[in-house]
Amino acid sequence: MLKIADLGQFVIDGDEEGIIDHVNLLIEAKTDPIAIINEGLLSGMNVVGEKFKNGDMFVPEVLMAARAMNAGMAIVKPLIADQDMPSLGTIVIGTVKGDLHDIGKNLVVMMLESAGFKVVDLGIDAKVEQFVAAVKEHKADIIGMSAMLTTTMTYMQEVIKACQDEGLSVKYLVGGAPLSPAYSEKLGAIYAADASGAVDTAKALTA
Ligand code: B1M
Repeated sequence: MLKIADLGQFVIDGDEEGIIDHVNLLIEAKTDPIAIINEGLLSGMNVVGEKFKNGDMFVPEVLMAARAMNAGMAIVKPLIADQDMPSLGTIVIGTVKGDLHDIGKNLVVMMLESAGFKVVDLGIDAKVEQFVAAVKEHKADIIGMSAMLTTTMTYMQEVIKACQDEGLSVKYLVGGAPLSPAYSEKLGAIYAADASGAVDTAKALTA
């Protein structure tokens, strides 16, 4: 008999077709959609996060897992009233102004969404005004900023200053190859080295 917990392995294997088939079967069997998310899809993604952190899974596999998980979420989400959707918090995220690198940021977005955060993705070349407007509109808990160039990471300071000037109560999560924990601390932000670190940090910031 098909069990919800079996879904986790399909996520870990990045088996999008398997996920789609089994989520549909579980729905036909009148399984609670929230349980499908929490006990199946999210629990699989938690394992992926751990494996990625320990070096047992690599970027392409994590991307496949996140894609498979999102395919399952796409089936289940319409069955759940918005207020029942499990959400750990809202994160506005972007690669900062002048910077076009988005592979790592997209991975962070997928992992955050898979973990249960609502993510507002501003894309690349994201400017101060976009961050400020999105935080206000979506009542975000966290701003996530990614930078891959030494010349663009300094822009994070401008975003933080603008939010402080606006009196916004928001926390800052930053990452990208040129960042370091020490530099991030100087900014008043928390650093995450990779996508699973970003999930752990975001969870700690919204706990
Ligand atoms: Co660019 N590039 N690039 N590039 N590029 C780097 C970053 C560089 C290190 C290459 C090098 O010289 N060795 C170098 C930066 C040097 C520096 O400033 N220190 C560089 C340069 C110089 C440039 C250009 C200036 C080149 C030129 O035109 N002369 C130019 C700049 C364009 C611009 O942004 N304005 C440029 C352009 C490009 C491409 C467009 C060709 C392409 C980007 C395509 C895209 O992203 N859509 C590109 C690429 C692919 C790279 C490299 C090769 C790979 C980056 C990548 O995707 N890594 C990179 C060299 C390298 O890193 N080996 C390089 C894989 C990705 C999964 O890792 O992005 O580190 P990463 O993300 C990780 C973590 O950093 C972390 O989690 C992610 C997942 O684990 N993380 C976060 C990232 N964001 C986070 C946010 C968080 C938390 C964690 O919280 C919010």
